[in-house]
Amino acid sequence: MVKFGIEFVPKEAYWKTVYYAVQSEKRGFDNLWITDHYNNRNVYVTLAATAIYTKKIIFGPGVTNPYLVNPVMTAQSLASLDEMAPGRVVLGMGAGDKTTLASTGIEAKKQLSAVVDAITIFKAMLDGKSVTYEGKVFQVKGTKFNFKPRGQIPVYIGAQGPKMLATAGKIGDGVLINASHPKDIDYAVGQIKMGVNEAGKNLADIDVTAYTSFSVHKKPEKATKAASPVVAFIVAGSPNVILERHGIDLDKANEIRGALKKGDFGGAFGSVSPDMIEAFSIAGTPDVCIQKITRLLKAGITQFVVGSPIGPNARKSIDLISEQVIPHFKE
Ligand code: F42
Repeated sequence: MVKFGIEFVPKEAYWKTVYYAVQSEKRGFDNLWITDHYNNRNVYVTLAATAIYTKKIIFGPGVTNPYLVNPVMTAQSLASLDEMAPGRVVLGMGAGDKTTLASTGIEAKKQLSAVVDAITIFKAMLDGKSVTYEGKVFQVKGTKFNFKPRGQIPVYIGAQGPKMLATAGKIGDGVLINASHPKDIDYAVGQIKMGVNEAGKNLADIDVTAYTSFSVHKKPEKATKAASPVVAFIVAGSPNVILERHGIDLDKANEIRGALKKGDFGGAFGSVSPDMIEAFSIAGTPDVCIQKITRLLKAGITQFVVGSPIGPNARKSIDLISEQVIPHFKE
């Protein structure tokens, strides 16, 4: 049965995100993902509070990256969280958002290799032994915890690019695909299968997760209006090959890019067209959302993540999803 996850960006005071986490658990979500960017609240502070106030939801960073947080510290953080919430912790690891990393002075080089190194070090540290490893980006020499980690923790890889997707299939327990449209999920599943085959595993071994931009409201226009700012940023940040895959007019995309650069957010959000909403979000009434989630299930996903903005009012949208969307798939 498909799992339902929810993503929160910890941009508000920690207790608000934790309140949403508690509500999500009560309302039937299986997984909770907290994003990691230096300019929001700290992901592990948020996750530690979540561990205390929740009982069964599975949670973790979605996603951290090896540049801002050294892989040894990621292993330490997750092992510590796993003591607070035994068996409920998962790691989401990705290449990191180049733009936010650049503003901290970090040039994210060899991102694929960095992710592979980070996961190798992470897994070895969780075995509790002394680790020596010579990766292309990260090297460690005799690192060992002074405590015994509880054991391995499932690793999900945030992936869009062809090689990262295949790598996720090869070395991950799950993959977080930042996409909302069946065309992108079809493509991703094809790549993941290549990695899975290479490793001699089965696709069923991987939790194939659509990490969507989601917005639900009983009034469709309210749902799409709430999705527009997120979609504007996705359009601006997407490579042209992805825009072309969805038949998005490149001139219109450039208009949005230009407006965002100038800080003209009203102009940018106002330029988001219905075909952009269709390509890069799941937005609409509960019935429309059910239809779109069903299409992604057919494409092979095993977890569906409700990501930003969730809806015009996150709290009310969690209730609506719980009452009208999740039951369709769980009952
Ligand atoms: N990023 C964040 O910073 N914070 C978040 O909270 C976050 C959440 C998130 C959730 C889901 C998700 O899918 C992504 C998320 N991201 C988040 C974004 C993530 O960190 C990445 O920026 C994003 O997924 C883009 O990564 P990608 O999978 O498209 O991979 C990039 C790096 C890429 O170019 N991949 C290429 C590919 O084909 O997959 C491979 C690149 C390659 O081969 N590199 C060579 C190597 O050795 O590494 C080196 C090439 C060279 O010489 O530089």
